[in-house]
Amino acid sequence: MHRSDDEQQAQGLENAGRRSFMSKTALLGAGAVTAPMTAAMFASMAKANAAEAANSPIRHPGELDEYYGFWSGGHSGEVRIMGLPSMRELMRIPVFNIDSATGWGLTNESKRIKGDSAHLMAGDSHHPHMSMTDGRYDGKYVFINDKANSRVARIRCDVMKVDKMITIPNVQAIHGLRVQKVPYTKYVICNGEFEIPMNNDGKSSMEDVSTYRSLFNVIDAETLEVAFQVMVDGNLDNTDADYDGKYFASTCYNSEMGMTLSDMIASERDHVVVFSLERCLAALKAGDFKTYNGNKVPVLDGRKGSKLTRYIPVPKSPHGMNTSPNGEYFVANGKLSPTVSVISIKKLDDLFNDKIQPRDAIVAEPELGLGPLHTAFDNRGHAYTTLFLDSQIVKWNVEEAIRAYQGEKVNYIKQKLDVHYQPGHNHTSQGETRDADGKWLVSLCKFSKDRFLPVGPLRPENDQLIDISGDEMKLVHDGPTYAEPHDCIIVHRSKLKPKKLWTRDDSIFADTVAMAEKDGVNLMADNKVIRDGNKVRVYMTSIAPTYGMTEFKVKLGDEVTVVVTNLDQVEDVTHGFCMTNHGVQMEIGPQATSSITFIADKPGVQWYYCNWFCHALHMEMRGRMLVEA
Ligand code: CUK
Ligand code: CUA
Repeated sequence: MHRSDDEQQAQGLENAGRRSFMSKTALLGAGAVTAPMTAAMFASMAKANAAEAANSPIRHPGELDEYYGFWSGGHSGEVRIMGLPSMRELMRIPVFNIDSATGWGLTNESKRIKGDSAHLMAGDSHHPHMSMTDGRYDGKYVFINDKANSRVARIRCDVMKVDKMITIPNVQAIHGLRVQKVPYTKYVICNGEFEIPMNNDGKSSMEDVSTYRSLFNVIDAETLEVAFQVMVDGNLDNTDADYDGKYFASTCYNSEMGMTLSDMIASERDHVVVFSLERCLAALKAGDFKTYNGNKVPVLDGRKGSKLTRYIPVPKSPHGMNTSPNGEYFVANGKLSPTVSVISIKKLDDLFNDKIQPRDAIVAEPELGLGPLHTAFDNRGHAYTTLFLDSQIVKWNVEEAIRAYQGEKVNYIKQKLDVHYQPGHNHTSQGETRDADGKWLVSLCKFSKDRFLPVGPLRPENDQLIDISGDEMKLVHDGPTYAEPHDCIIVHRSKLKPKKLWTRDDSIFADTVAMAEKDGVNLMADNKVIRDGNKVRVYMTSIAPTYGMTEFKVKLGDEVTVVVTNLDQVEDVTHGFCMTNHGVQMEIGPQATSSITFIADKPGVQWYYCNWFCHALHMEMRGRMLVEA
């Protein structure tokens, strides 16, 4: 059996839990007589299971997955957790969207976390990437960008909830996002895509495109504040970091600074900008920066001729940027050119010291097919590039492409596999880390066309799972998804240890706990109404299947804050709080506190109820707000 020990152990634990949970049901069935299994039956069953388990996507009921997938939810604004290889959706994490199930965007806790963008209801998430230590996932955070509102958010992986969010100043549309891989994720890096005037105050000429800039953003991963920004020539699309802790690289598709389609695709070459972290930090320390738009964020000048950056010309309107897991190469994907450009990271020191010319850093430019967008890697020297226009994934050998570039006759293309249809990102299991394991590849296809039952003019995307463990890529699963996964990561489950219950000292609701303390309320025991002018704070506990308070009185027009603390210590017993006819809903996980504020603008009896099914008497978990006119 190829099952790892931790997998078996987790399976055992799971089954044990299941047995005790189901003990009553088991007892009921105890009278049934079953024929004993023979040794031969056992042997043939084991053989069948083993054959199926050889990199099979099949997970039988009760079997756990080997990997967590973190999926962008595109313009749904969320992040999704998938189980791989089954491709089952395990959870959704609301981030830039509003979520009525959890109350994300409605509760006071989530509004505090969203901060200055608490009023925004929409977002467009593209690139979820996990923090790393020494080039390996560390299971701590997943960072995600919001292209629509220029934000970056952080998901805390112990609870799988967002705990910080920032709107990035001086830029519009945060697009490509990655993390520093080595020595650890001190910084999150991301690109401001759309060029805007500096300053963008509507006072200087907005027609004069020469004042427009895009900025590269370096964000402190712990505080989630901008450490510094770097002004560049051209715009910025995708980005990635090296495995030495020295360089970041970003693609630019609009070096022309065109404002129309034909202007943007005029040049045969655009470029990759490489940033030297060391030189940027030195400039920052030396005070060699300016500020814009009335804020204090230091902006370094990394335009052409600056010592902070180097511009490497590459063909034409490049899109994806991917670092090979052996730390040797940055790969820029050509989009309008059938090529990808392989940049040797080893040569970047010489480039920055002006010992070589920018194009000398290119060590291969293999021709792969039409519309290369993104590249993923296995642990055997292969790269897998999506071809948007050809609707294919092309598997190629990196070292052979380098030999071909040197003039040797070698066919570096190993296989082309049809995918369905129009792939954007692809991702291999752990392929953006040193732990690339060459087992699975996911192709995030933008169109599904005829692959599923028709559901009206709007169709799902198609996230396809491909087995890459053998010599040939094999398509093994079609996965319909809602708008619109741009990017994903595939993380071995050994890297993550999510909590089963909340702990009372959690920072996500710490401010609410502090408010209760000020009100003299013990959240773990008290059920109390505190009036403060026309503001009313209603503190209540919950334990299946009752709230600690089944009625409270307020006056019409009061601003009511309901604070619920879930005393249940049982795994998976989440309660909800919904005030009917008020648009008020939220989740309260076991041992958590959640709060929500609204105006009591309807007189009379207003029922509240628990909307997370928690108990046989869940329907009875309700109470009344009595609103006096
Ligand atoms: S992007 Cu969407 S397919 Cu935002 Cu990384 Cu390439
Ligand atoms: Cu508590 Cu349903």
